[in-house]
Amino acid sequence: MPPSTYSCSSEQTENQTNGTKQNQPKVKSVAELVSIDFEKYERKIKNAKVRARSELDIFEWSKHGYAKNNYWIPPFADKVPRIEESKVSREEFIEKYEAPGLPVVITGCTKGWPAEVKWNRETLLKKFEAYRFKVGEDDNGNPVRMQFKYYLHYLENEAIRDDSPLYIFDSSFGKLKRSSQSKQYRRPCLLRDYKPPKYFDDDLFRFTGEKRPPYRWFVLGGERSGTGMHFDPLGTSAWNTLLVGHKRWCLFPPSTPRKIIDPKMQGLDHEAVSWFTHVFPILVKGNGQEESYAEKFGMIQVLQKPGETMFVPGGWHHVVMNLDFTIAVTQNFCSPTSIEHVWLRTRNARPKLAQKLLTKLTKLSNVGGKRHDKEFYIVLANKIKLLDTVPAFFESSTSSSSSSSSSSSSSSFVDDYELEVSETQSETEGSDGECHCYNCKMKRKRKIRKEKPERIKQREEHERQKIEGQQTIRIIGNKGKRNHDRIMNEDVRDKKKRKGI
Ligand SMILES: O=C(O)CCC(=O)C(=O)O
Ligand SMILES: [Fe+2]
Repeated sequence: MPPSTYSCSSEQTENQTNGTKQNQPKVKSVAELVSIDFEKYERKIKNAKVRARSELDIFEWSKHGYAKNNYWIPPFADKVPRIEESKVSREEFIEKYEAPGLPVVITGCTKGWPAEVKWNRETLLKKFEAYRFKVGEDDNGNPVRMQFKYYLHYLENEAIRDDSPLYIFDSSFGKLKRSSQSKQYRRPCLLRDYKPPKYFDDDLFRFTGEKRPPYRWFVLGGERSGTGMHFDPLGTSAWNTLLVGHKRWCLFPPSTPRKIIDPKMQGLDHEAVSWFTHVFPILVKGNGQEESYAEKFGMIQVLQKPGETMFVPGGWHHVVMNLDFTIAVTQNFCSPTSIEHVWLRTRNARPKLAQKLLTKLTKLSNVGGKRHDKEFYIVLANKIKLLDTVPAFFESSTSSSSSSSSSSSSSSFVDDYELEVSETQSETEGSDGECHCYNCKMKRKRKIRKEKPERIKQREEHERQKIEGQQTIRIIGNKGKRNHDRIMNEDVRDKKKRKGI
């Protein structure tokens, strides 16, 4: 149950951060349920933290003290309509919500799903204790994985204090693969545990086969973990069904200027919790007679409860934070209703994927398919072909699991809007004045990769001279690197030990 006081204040509320409740039966800890090698756990968690957020010093994961804050919102702040899946037809859903592009919460979708029974901490722990779920990505885009039992142990322990805890966002469960491994190591097959709600089962990207990028995720995390401001890739829409816990959402229409909702935040990262702590209060603050940014741009808030499915129309910016322990499943899709929106983005960002879709739709418009007759596909293929006359526009895509937006809208109205944060010393800005948040780092890396090797050499030489000349030691960076090296060495030692070397 949510705390009795609802606000985004910095007051600590009873039971909010330690997760224990006096009148409830005692829940067994992970260490009581399975065996935990504590030394190994320490190493693994440090390793995962250093890799997943190399910009953040290992000792500074709780430096903002966000764990003291209360992020629950009062139920009346959530004005999004609820519709019952069994009572609202597909046609009505399309007419009222999908075609006009309006978010809505759907109830009753989880009825009869095996996930309703199976997706809880104990059952999942029993089945997948040693399976390594993805908890982040390193600076090269490689997945950072962790054994499930260690992740759950982390949630019960240091994650309670971490500002933005590690978060399981894993798409591997969808890739069915035979394995000779023991049951616990086997890739979890969660596909049979849920079924896309009826409004979303006509996903045209199913025709793109292997070319299709990851599109479904098993999502599990503790309070304050979440997904920073972004919109979903390739103009796709999304549905997100929550089985356990509560999620807080803020959504903004596609036309909202990015500068407003994802401002540069001096000294802060772009994690969801940072957004709710520092950006949200500015957006909702009305200035006397003037309407607030939240009102002006049509911000929508949702307090998603267990069993509820959030529909996020394509192009909507959103930020999501877990208010307690949550388990969810989410999928991105391209429906016949949103095909034009998706096509315009896919044709530039993923031309091969777009071509595959068009080829398949053209074939179906000759012979028809299992679901629809050929007339249906003729209309779709024609819609796409008509878009040839629409000039290309470029936008960088973001992924559902990314922690911040890369949309590119602008407005003169907000030219001077830059969030000022005086609360802490800079976490993300290095001594070189560069922003070290994940997104800025990745942007710089991509830029460097594109540059010619000669240019890279020159840059490195320049950097070396600058460091020597200034005789500066980048303490934070070095400390992070030292931790990283130490952990890596320990890991290598650990592996060697296991192999008996
Ligand atoms: O559950 C979350 O953390 C956010 C997922 C998300 O962005 C989505 O479903 O589109
Ligand atoms: Fe998303």
